[in-house]
Amino acid sequence: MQRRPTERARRGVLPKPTSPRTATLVSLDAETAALRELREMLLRSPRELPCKYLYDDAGSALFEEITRLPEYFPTRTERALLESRASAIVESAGGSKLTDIVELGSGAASKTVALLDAALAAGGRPKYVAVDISAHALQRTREILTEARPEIPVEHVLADYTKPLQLPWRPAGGRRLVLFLGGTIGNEEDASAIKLLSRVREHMEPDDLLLLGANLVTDPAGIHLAYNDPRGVTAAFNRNLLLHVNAVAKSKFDPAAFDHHAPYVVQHRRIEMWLIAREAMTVDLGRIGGRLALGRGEGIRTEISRRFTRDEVLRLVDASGFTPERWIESPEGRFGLAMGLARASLRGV
Ligand code: SAH
Ligand code: AVI
Repeated sequence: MQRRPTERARRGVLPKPTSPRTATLVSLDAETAALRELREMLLRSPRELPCKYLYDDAGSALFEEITRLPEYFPTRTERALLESRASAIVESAGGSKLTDIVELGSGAASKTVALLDAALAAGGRPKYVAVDISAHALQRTREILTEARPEIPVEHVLADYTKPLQLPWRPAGGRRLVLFLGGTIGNEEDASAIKLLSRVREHMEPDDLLLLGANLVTDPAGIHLAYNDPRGVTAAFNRNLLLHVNAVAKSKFDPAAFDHHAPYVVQHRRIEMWLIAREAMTVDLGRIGGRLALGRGEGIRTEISRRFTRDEVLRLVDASGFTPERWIESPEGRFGLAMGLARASLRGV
């Protein structure tokens, strides 16, 4: 729950603005909002930190390394699906009429090349718009696409997709395909997933298409291994989140004092990624305000990564304003792609 600005000011929790501003402006300040979100999540039970902090420069590079691990199957499973079904997907999205492909949380976007190729083969020349919170990831997108497909214009939007989005206009009469791949939707609970996808829907016209990639419920042992690789790359990715929080908040978390813990929780059908305090400690929270006392073995949850059934994915798509049109599943049933057609909005009726 968010406290009201007046209460916050009284408690002296957040840094004072450097110049006089109205309460409204203060509450809109991105830095203040970020510190407030960190504080609010650390105060939750269980304690949490937002998973978007996994993706500073080092974290984005570590994630790319994860995608190449033999244990981490989602990326290569989805890549194989996209490569084998690219032309059918592009055809459903308008073929040569497709004018822009927008990707949320694009990361290195290496998988997207198959779709761009299919669009070119269909006679289109779409623009590619990459939306990501990580400047490093956007830079990698540019490097990979400029090298692989120099003829495709690339635009970048550095943004947090959990907040209201500004996307470039799509040309009148064109078609937009929005991609949300990698199973990243599984890093959100239902309510925030629907909020996020509904917001994206507002940037689309009826007949535009959403392509949503989701991890499916499979064997717990295989899922567990994907998040507990023996080389410890996922552990480094998890601990690095604390360095990112330290950089933003001037807090003093010591990543080496925490263990990576990532069980697959069968009841909730999700990996939960935690950082567990190896000893009792008190952490100076810097600009978040105050100190955080953690007992030995106490944890901070840094990510959930959900596995879905086909029906659950289609329900999410439907609840966000899209009519489910097509379902594509990997041969071993580990990953699914849902295509949803943007429904005409009922607003104003
Ligand atoms: N789609 C890519 C990358 C997945 S990793 C793939 O499938 O391999 C998740 C990506 O989403 C990262 O690049 C990360 O920086 C981005 N991301 C995470 N949270 C975000 C947020 N709140 N807003 C925008 N981008 C976000
Ligand atoms: C980006 N996201 C879909 C990844 C996942 O599998 O949930 C992030 C990740 N976390 C640990 N390993 C990879």
